[in-house]
Amino acid sequence: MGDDRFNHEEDLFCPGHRACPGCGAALTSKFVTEVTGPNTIMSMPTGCMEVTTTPYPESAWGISWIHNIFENAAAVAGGIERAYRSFKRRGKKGYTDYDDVNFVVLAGDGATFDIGIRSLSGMMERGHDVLYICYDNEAYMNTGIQRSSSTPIGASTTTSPAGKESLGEDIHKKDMPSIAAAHGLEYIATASIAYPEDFKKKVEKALEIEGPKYIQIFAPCPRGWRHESKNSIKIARLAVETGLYPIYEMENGEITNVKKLKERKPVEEYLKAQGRFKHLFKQEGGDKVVEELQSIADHNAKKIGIDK
Ligand SMILES: Cc1ncc(C[n+]2csc(CCOP(=O)(O)OP(=O)(O)O)c2C)c(N)n1
Ligand SMILES: [Mg+2]
Repeated sequence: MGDDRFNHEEDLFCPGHRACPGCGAALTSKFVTEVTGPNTIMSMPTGCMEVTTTPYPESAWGISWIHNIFENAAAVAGGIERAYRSFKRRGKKGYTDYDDVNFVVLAGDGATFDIGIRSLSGMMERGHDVLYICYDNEAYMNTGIQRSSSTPIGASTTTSPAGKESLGEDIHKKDMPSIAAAHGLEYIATASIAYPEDFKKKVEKALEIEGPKYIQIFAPCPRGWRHESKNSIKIARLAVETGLYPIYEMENGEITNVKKLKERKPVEEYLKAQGRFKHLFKQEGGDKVVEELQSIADHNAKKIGIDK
């Protein structure tokens, strides 16, 4: 449980943690706890949020929080949920409030798209009553900005560095919400820290549904994306406004709600705001990658139905 110096009745994700200023994942954590309330058990794999919020013996969390290894947050959350269910059935003292407990995973994109995808798939397949939230900062930030399968093409990371021989990441970002959808989930949503009320509504809605749910939230990382801390929200908004990160809800496989745009902004506006894409505007061939990113935004617009 959390540190007694804070009033966890009011603040379930407390100040004093060590995340960078402008960290999208820290904002996500705050928004999540504001909706879930204290009766929540969160499992979290290793990653920036785990490292910055729980340096032993301190904790920023006012909810029950468990740290897992990188690859098994979903399996742990599923196990806890099943144990509670069983305790409830057997009338075990103290565990009869199963219906009021929120079982939540909060995990990075590396943990979700790559190394934990197997346990996430199993959790979704078995139908655990767990809300899995992925904060997507598009790389393995905690260990020094290595590319993940969520890294978009063109982004320079320490393992996809731009240079004479390379224009940055050259593999397309994995469409994780569609992979979740292929498991037949009742509720899937994407969100952005630029639209907190929208995200919170989605978390609230997801928690009302029994079974596995998946929400993916766009969470800029000033250190890894090389932008000023004060610009995190601006950049998150641009990702949506360009069509590069559409925000939508998918219920039983159908897209039911999309943040529509009157006029999509050109992707350049988003790309130029970040150091990780800087080379695209300097190096030979960069313009082709920018064009490709624009075609991804156009494809998203068509597939998700963003344009008004
Ligand atoms: C099996 C295993 N491999 C590698 C690591 C090292 N490691 C710890 S956190 C991390 C990156 C986490 O990336 P992500 O899930 O995207 O979260 P972020 O750090 O971006 O918040 C890595 C590679 C580990 N802890 N366990
Ligand atoms: Mg990450």
